[in-house]
Amino acid sequence: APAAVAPEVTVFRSKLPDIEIPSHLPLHDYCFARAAELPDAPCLIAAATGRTYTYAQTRLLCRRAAASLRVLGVRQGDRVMILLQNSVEFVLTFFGASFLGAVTTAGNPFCTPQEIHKQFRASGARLIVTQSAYVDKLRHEAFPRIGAASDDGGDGNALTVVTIDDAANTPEGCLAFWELVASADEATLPEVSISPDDPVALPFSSGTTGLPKGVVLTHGGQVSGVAQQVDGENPNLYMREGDVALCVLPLFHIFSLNSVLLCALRAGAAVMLMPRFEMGAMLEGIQRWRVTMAAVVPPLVLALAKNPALEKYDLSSIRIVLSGAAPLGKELVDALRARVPQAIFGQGYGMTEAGPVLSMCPAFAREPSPAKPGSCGTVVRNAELKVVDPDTGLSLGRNLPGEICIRGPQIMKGYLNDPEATARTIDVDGWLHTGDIGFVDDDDEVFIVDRVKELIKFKGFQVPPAELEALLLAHPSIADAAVVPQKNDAAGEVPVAFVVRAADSDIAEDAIKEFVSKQVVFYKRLHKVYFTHSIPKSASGKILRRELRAKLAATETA
Ligand code: 4UV
Repeated sequence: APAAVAPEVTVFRSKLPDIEIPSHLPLHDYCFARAAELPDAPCLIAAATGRTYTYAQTRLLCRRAAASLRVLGVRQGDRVMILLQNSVEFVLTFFGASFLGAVTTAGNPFCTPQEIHKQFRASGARLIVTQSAYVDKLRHEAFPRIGAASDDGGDGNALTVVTIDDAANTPEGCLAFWELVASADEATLPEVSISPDDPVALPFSSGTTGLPKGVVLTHGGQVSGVAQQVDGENPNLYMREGDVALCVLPLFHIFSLNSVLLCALRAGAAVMLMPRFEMGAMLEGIQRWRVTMAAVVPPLVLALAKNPALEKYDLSSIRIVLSGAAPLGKELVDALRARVPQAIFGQGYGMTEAGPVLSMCPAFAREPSPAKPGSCGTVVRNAELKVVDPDTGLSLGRNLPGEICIRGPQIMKGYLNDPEATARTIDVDGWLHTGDIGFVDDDDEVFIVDRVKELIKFKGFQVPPAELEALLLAHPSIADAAVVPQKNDAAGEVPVAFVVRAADSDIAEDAIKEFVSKQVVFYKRLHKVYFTHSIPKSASGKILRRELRAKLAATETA
């Protein structure tokens, strides 16, 4: 008998032809490639202050930020933590680190000190760029003492904190960002040799299972991921000079960092930075700076669709509304379409580990082709997508739902210091397993229908159940616990817990909710606690989440 024949694999590819990707370039050179040609074009717009920075100014300030970081001891391969809302300083620090060959790990400033510390420690960062409002979080006992490296008593452990506020408001022990930049000399920047395989960004994601992990994204990977979207004769996400991208989604999340900031810069467009979501300010900004490309998440579409104030603003400049990070229903699109009739609505499907975009609406292309409601678009060019049976791993054909896998130069290098988690996610053939269940239809469009991974998404924010379960198990009155998603109109999903009380305990739902709330950022709060006698588990001890989700669905319809 013949040896085992390799099973046939159905690989889905973009209809757009592959392109030449300059993945040898460091990310900063790639993104600022048009700065010389468009020196006076607007690059960054700080919506809060109205200040605009041209491409020439932005690139120069990034290089000065690099020189400042170098003075503070940052070297190639070092990690720099950014704890900022969307701001010019975020961009300058990100590219400043990139110019040095250093790596940025951006965190959510709204997180609790414990949450921030976990990312800080895991990343190995020694320097944090933040706002004075958050410095108290860094004075938590878990962190090293704040101070200059030279006044740490010689143990080399002091934490350097740079704040972006007016120098007069610099908290004790911290350094003022703009003072450093003003005195920096970009001419002193060393020549750094950066290889495509070198890391540039380190976002944190729980992936398909467990706790948040550092996702190693490289220069070559990010250049590829951006090129797949905005490069070529017929870019999949067509942006050009004169375009203005709305940057209201947080830059610490990969959607905004990659598909808004990096893509816009590469295309020569401007980025309108909003520090936070505030409806009035956002609509003002869209009108004032004639925003053309709006990256959104479904809850933002909902908020816009419901807001009567929309009629008071001129939103006629918007030509693309790109929704991602969570499913966008047809009803929601229809509700908003009437208010922004000229815009093309479509979705991108991304995952931090995938670098991040797997598929993108083909109607955003320079030569557009249509997309159906609910579709996540077609697989990006220069990449391969397949759908596999989650139980057998066998490849499935069109219209059959299974686990979506992606392969290409854009995916992560791996999880930081976690070869086991990396091997569970990227197989020996280079396929990244997303934990999403979806199918590809007859027109090559990708539809996501479910998730086999643990992850819960609250308004597109990651809520890793394992993190909440660990907190719950630490409570003396709790014997066992499991956290699963529950459907929710406003947030998409919310985390709810099944809890087994410890013997003799009569702990109440509110006490448990409060116990968790004190330790986590707002979107990880438990919305409901169901008391139960046992948590269903497999023989190997894994929580049978599907069973709990089914139980929830049953109580909802009961
Ligand atoms: O790791 P993460 O938090 O990453 C994201 C990234 C979303 C992006 C990025 C760039 C884009 O251009 C863009 O349009 C979207 O969310 O969470 C990854 C998981 O979120 C779910 C899915 O379960 C992923 O594995 N998800 C992301 N996008 C969609 C989605 C979508 N369009 N529809 C349904 N689920």
